Amino acid sequence: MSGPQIAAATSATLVGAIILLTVAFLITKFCRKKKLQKNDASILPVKTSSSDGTPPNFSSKSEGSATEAEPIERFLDEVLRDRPVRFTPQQLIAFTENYSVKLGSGGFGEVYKGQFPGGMHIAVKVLKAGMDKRAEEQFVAEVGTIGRTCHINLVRLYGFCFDKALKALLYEFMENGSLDHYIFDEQNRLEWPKLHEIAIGTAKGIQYLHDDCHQKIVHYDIKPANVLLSRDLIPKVADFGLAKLCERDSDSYNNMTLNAARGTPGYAAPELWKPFPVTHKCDVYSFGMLLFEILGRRKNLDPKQSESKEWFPRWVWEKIEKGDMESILSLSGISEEDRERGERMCKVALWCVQYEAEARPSMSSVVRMLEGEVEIDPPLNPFLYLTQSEVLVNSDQWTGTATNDLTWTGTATNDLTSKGTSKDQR
Ligand SMILES: Nc1ncnc2c1ncn2[C@@H]1O[C@H](COP(=O)(O)OP(=O)(O)OP(=O)(O)O)[C@@H](O)[C@H]1O
Ligand SMILES: *[C@@H]1O[C@H](CO)[C@@H](O)[C@H](O)[C@H]1NC(C)=O
Ligand SMILES: *[C@@H]1O[C@H](CO)[C@@H](O)[C@H](O)[C@H]1NC(C)=O
Ligand SMILES: *[C@@H]1O[C@H](CO)[C@@H](O)[C@H](O)[C@H]1NC(C)=O
Ligand SMILES: CC(=O)N[C@H]1CO[C@H](CO)[C@@H](O)[C@@H]1O
Ligand SMILES: [Mg+2]
Repeated sequence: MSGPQIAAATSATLVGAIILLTVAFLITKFCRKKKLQKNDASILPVKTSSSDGTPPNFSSKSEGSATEAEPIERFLDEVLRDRPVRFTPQQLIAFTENYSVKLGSGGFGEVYKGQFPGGMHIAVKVLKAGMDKRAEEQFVAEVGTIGRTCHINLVRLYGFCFDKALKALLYEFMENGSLDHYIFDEQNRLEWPKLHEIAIGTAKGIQYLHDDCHQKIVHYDIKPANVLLSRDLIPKVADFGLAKLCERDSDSYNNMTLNAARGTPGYAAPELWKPFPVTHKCDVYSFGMLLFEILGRRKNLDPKQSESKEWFPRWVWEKIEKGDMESILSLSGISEEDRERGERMCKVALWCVQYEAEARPSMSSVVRMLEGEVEIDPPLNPFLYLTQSEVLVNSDQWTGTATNDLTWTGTATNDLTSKGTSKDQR
């Protein structure tokens, strides 16, 4: 063969090899995905067809839907890509078997268990009615922002439904439920080192929302019920972006209620219920309250406790101030070998709940402090502003979740404010 012929032959072989490799790669990738789904399905068997025996109806008439009766593979591919997929109300009925398994309910609506064709488990959050006036483009834009986040410590959003009668979000299903069950229920408690890991993972998730998203996301509702746990107990922050998504038209709000509508009593930073500017530091405050609940394995405000322990964060401050770590360690079930990490968690919690937003650390500092990478200054008293009487006067604000229908600002009348706690658990 002549020189040019050899060159042509070589390049032809090269091109062939590349094509072969690409095909092989695609096949492996596809198979792995398939296998994952199979595993999923074999661990938690759920019927794929609807209860009456007919296969679910996936043909979609709605415009803009990405799933025009495509094969399951294409459909799942779409879902696993970084853009949330739009579904129709009929599809949601099929996925949830007509909403037969309820996982819980909260301030924004009810959560149902569901399954994509192919077996992947999902959680479907049906948003409360009353946000109908929201423009479709705006809804889809917000959902796009939430859906493009990708971090090991954030719950994935797979899709959504925007219909006159039904607005819903479809999330990755978290098998081990929410963190509140592991710190407040006596039966299924986790060991302290595991809780410490969960605290760090949660902090990393929030840090990503604050610093690493292309569009900064303030959560507004950090609390143990919004930290979900995967099968391997990896914490995943849930419900970020919802506060913005569910904001009603500005006319139906009066000036103050916009902020009052956000957050949950007991976790919401002072600026959310006082006329101060609100920044991402309100999440740092709520995260601090979550740390206290991990330390105390109890609700921060517990009227059943003795007076000195009734509000746990203040009790921790008093012990830290006196240099009495022992009381905290024994109460929290922290062994002597974890003493240093326990002490760090106390200090971080106290820094996070500082009254002045500027005094609170950023989430990236919080992560570094919890991981022991930086020295932590002795915290300042976060409760200076509270006289004893003020705690009592404000105690409605702290117990709002427990009694469920308390409106804790007096101005709030819309249903976003009366946040329910999850009552219907699996
Ligand atoms: N993706 C999910 N996977 C598994 N369970 C979930 C999922 N999302 C929610 N849940 C369950 O449903 C319950 C209710 O969730 P929901 O978000 O409606 O209420 P909440 O977190 O208590 O309050 P909020 O409305 O302030 O977020 C949660 O406590 C959790 O146990
Ligand atoms: C599936 O849904 C479409 C439109 O929603 C409808 O026209 C069709 O009859 C349905 N098919 C079945 C089998 O239910
Ligand atoms: C779903 O349930 C509702 C009531 O819970 C019922 O009215 C409706 O007919 C059901 N739909 C289907 C498709 O089974
Ligand atoms: C908010 O503004 C409206 C007028 O737009 C006023 O009537 C109302 O009192 C204000 N509310 C508060 C809490 O300031
Ligand atoms: C601590 C705990 O409850 N872990 C559970 C998490 O979920 C897996 C799978 O569903 C269970 O096997 C674990 O027991
Ligand atoms: Mg939630």
